[in-house]
Amino acid sequence: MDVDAAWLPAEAFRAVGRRRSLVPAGGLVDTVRRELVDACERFGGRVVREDAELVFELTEGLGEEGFALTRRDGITTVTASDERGLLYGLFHVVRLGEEAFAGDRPREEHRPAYARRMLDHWDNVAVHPVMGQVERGYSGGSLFWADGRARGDWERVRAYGRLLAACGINAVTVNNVNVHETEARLLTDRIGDVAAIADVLRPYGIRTHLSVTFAAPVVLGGPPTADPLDGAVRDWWARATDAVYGAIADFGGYVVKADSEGRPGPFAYGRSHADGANMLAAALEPYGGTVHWRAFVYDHHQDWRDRGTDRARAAYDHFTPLDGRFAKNAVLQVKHGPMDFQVREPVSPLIGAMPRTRLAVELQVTQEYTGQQRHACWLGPMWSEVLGFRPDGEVSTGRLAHELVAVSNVGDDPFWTGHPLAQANLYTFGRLAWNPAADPRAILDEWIALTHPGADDRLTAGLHTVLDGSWSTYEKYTAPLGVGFMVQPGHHYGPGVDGYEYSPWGTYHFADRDGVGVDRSTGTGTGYAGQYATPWSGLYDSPATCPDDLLLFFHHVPYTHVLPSGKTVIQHIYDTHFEGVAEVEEARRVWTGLAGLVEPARHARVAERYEEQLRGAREWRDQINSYFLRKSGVPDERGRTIY
Ligand code: GCW
Repeated sequence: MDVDAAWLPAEAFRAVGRRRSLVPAGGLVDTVRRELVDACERFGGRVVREDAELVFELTEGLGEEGFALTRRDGITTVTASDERGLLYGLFHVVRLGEEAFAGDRPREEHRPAYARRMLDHWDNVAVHPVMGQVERGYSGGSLFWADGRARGDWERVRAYGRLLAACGINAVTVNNVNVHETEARLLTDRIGDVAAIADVLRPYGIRTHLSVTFAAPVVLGGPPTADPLDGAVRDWWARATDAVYGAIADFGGYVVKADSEGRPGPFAYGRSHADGANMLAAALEPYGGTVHWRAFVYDHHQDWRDRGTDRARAAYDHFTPLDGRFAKNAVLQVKHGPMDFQVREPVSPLIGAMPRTRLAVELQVTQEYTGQQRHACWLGPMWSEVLGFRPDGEVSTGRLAHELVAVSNVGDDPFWTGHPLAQANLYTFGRLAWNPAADPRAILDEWIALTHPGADDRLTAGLHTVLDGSWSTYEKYTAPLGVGFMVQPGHHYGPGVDGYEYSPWGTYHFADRDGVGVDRSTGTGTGYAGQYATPWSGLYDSPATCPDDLLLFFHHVPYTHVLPSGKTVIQHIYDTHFEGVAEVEEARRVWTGLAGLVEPARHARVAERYEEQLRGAREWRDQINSYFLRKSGVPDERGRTIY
């Protein structure tokens, strides 16, 4: 089958393609011109020199990537101050469709909230014996790499760049943050492969970044140490970086996972993470590059018997003492939650505690813990909540951080994302990175309209029914009240209530016969709640004020603890698990009813995924309910079947 057009089917360009368009020439504007020429060929419009109905113009004052749209006297005009702004303006007009050409429109201005909107690919060049081609990838192989070399499917990469531009993403990291042997060499003798990708993505306003290993000098034949304060090491990085810019003049910079899950880092040399990041920042600085330094640093060899160590505390404990010590072009990249992309986590307290450091918040579009693209789980509402979080309560306004990053969910799958409905996650991430205040449901509307041109009310309503509440449904049958990690170890798919309970990973729920949850309070627990500023520290610190959906994240409570809903914790666990399965059954029914309205191959792929989702949801329900019935001995009030 051909590659799915996702949110850019030819039909989405009908309104634009019917018009006479005027567009300047040169540079990235040629991308806009090419889009218009293609659309006009299909729909009968023309790219003209005068007498246009759709005009693209460069002017001053709109800032990087911003654009303005107006319509007067029958002319729709997109103005921008740089070429990328015109590109984003074009896709805006495409989204509006005929509406962009109907009657006068007052001038509207659009500017991205986050200047860098980046996707990290956890793609390996060589197939990794455990993680495969793409680590935590659920969409087949990599778009960029296959079996040890560049895949060379440049048309596919081009189509990808186009999709990303259409949802506003402007930076891509082409390889996994776990940098193995082959991938380390992308920095040096294999930089040509990276340059080839950069060449294809550039016309879509996308800068290319590279994950590098902190031990690069050692593993690539440089000095025998990677000590960031060693002159020879610094020189090595300066030379390596100079060569990178020789190959890719607009290279974005490095992404580094250091002293994390066994990756090398500055701790081996008694140096700090600021020392490590700043060395790379210094190498990149002359060329305008940036180092993204990940804050995912914790002890993954914890003793489960040790109740004093709390993984949730780790990033804050490691990094807050370094605030103000990072170079200007070093960005600390922080996962949105303190643990690891669980179905429900509080926002990391590190965000908001580093006022003198540039921060990027990292989200996970690939559904590692949210159904692995076999379950429908639209994450728009989760991200919207995260991005709307104010570390100081209601005082601050504006952005949560300086940049947004997400782990990509695409691969070489014909539908890009394995589950066709998971395309909506990628689209939503891009659009929220442009405007985090947008209503995610309105973004979903855009995605529906673009992906299914001419969608009637029934299809639109059906897609909303199956997606709007799908994160909440997933939460119901998997992760009650903010408990995390009740998954199968290793691959993280399917229930494994005690899978991580006696492991070294620091991911426990502490269920016993009386209760469940992690005491992270300041009085009797690990003190994690105290890492927040007021009012959050106070709210989280007490089970009486802690939000329900995070109760077991912050507190160990008896099964008989009564929630604000009036239900006990144990009854809540039973009820939500039965509800979650019922909601999946309903979604599957709704999807079946959409046959005939959705392209057959797409419909069939989703239908097949719903079978697996339903099987999985029942398994989750029965394992979790049985586990807690057996632990607690408290029967279900409603006498339903629990095993
Ligand atoms: O949760 C873990 C994932 C790893 C991943 C790591 C990280 C890339 O299970 O697969 O490694 O997070 O974010 O570095």
